Amino acid sequence: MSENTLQEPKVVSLHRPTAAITLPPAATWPREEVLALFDLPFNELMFKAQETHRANFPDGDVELATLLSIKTGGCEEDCGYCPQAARYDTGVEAKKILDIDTVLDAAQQAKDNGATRFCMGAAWRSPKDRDMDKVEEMVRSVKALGLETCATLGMLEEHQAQRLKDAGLDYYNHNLDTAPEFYDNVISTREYQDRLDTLGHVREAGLKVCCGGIVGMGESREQRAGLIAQLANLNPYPESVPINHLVQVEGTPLHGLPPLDPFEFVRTIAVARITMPKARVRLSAGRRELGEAVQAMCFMAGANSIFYGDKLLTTDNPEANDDRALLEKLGLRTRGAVLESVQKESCGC
Ligand code: SAM
Ligand code: DTB
Ligand code: SF4
Repeated sequence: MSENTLQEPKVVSLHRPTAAITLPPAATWPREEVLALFDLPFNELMFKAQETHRANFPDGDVELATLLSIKTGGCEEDCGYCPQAARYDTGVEAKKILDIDTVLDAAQQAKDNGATRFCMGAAWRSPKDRDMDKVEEMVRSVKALGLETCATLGMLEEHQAQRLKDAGLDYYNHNLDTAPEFYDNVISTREYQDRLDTLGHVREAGLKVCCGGIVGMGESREQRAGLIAQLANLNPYPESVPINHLVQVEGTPLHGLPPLDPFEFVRTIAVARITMPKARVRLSAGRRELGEAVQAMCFMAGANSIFYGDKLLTTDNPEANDDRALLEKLGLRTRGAVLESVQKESCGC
């Protein structure tokens, strides 16, 4: 059975009240319970997270997902963390959408380097229909290389989600970013409900959901618990959960915030693992700043996916060679290596 199909029923903060499904309250993750996990002594929290992780991912592998910015900069939104918002002076230049050959070359290289998922990101509030033709062609061609496909293009209408599904897209990434009550501190050009609406359209189209957030934006521990509760109470919870550590970029409003205690970041990963036991929890942006020891703690806390490749969208990620060396040092196998050995066993070669 696929790792994404065995999800316990959870309640639900779905996009529109009409779509809400009421399940027994016992199946929910009330924020207080999530906060109680955050408040556990560190070792106890790590132990619980390890137990959950081992029970649900016996292979203990790490997924490598490579990102490509297919349309960089010039975005009309005002997300306070984002170097691609046109209104902030961050040195990111607005570029046109990439051509298909450039995308295909990057995808092939990602595959050759051992990635199994390829995620295409665009600096849009939402895609225009003329953009959709190009993105669909990208999705079809990347999928034909044998990679899992993911896209993050901003808010989607129902018909756009359906078009992506029909083109063969596997995952759609759309982050809730933070707790509902903290959202206005970070973004004013859209509302939390807009994000939930898009997530609803993505689910209805039959796409898998990649949804997470950012920590270190000045939110409280309770608000970190609020973000995780939102994610865990989606019904079903996301198959992929990227947990980003804020990358502070000069020129953005969030630049200069006091840095988050790294143990809070590790705790956030552990709580995500416990509350969403079958999700791929991705240790996402900010790994360069975290360093190897904190990343190792995140893997112990249940992270089992990383963005892999020298660049995220516009900022630097650890070098691919360094990542391979780190995984090797920690004795962690990649998802690609595990899949390959399963294939070899089944063909007897
Ligand atoms: N424009 C689309 C959107 O906002 O949904 C897709 C691209 S956007 C860059 C994808 C995600 O990247 C954001 O939702 C946010 O979680 C993350 N992100 C952007 N800038 C970041 C930063 N400086 N540090 C950490 N994460 C960041
Ligand atoms: C996600 O949660 N993080 C990625 C991906 N989804 C698209 C993006 C991180 C962006 C970090 C800032 C930058 O490189 O521009
Ligand atoms: Fe635009 Fe996405 Fe950046 Fe917000 S996060 S400014 S929507 S690219």
